[in-house]
Amino acid sequence: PCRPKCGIGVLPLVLGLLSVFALYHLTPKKASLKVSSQHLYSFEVVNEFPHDPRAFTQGLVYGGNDTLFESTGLYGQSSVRQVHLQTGQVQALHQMDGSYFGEGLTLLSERLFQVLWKTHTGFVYARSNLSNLGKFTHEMKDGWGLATDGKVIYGSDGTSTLYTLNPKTMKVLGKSTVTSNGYQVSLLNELEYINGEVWANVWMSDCIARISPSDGTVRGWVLLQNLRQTLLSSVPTEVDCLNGIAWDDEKKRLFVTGKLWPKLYEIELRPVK
Ligand code: DDQ
Ligand code: CA
Repeated sequence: PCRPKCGIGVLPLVLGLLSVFALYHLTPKKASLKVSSQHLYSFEVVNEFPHDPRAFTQGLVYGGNDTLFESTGLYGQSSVRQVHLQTGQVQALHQMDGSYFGEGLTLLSERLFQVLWKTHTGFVYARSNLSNLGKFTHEMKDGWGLATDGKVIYGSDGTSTLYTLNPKTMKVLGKSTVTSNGYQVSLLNELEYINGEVWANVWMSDCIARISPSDGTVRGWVLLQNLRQTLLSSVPTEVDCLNGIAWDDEKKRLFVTGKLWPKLYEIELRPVK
């Protein structure tokens, strides 16, 4: 179920580029993950909320008080925004320079950390007003996902490596290779730290890997193909990949959305077996 299957469809032009990219990254070994001996989770939709269908969601984090912070990508459309959960309304917006492609986002000590695609750099913003507090460089292969346990920052770069970063310097403190039944899981994208695990969207799949950050082993898979299928049948717009996990630790609410998805869902997991 975790083979790549979500439609790209942002720009037909980009399809060619992406297939080359995907072919390069998806060797048969990585594409045919065996998940039989692990915990599999399906889901139930608890709530659905509006989501800006132009937001190419690359980072999502819950900020308390029914607000989310979101990083969006695409050149010329990248932003960091504060979004009201129930209405999807953008309450604060930091539009980025057209040469930046926004990626993962996390919130630590009243500051938002955002990485960018293909630059080895990122920005820090004040949570209060999204003002830019500075720029950092990092040593990951690229900037895809970010998350935090409140102490360290976790990072992904589209490979199978899960990084631990020092939030003061963004230097790499540690690395683990993410494996599922011994198979490397590549294309790790948007991240979220939930109850001791790092959850990762696997790019172009409808699946979330629940990773043990101590050794990189995948403890379970969340299978969301029906969620994107339901969305596709209910809206006239094109939607891109599942991307964006946010966890409200206070009320134990789990939110997911995707790139250009007109909806954001609150879901609850259901064990498949
Ligand atoms: N990433 O989110 C998987 C890290 C990157 C997605 C890039 C999607 C391509 C959009 C078009 C790029 C135009 C140069
Ligand atoms: Ca997240």
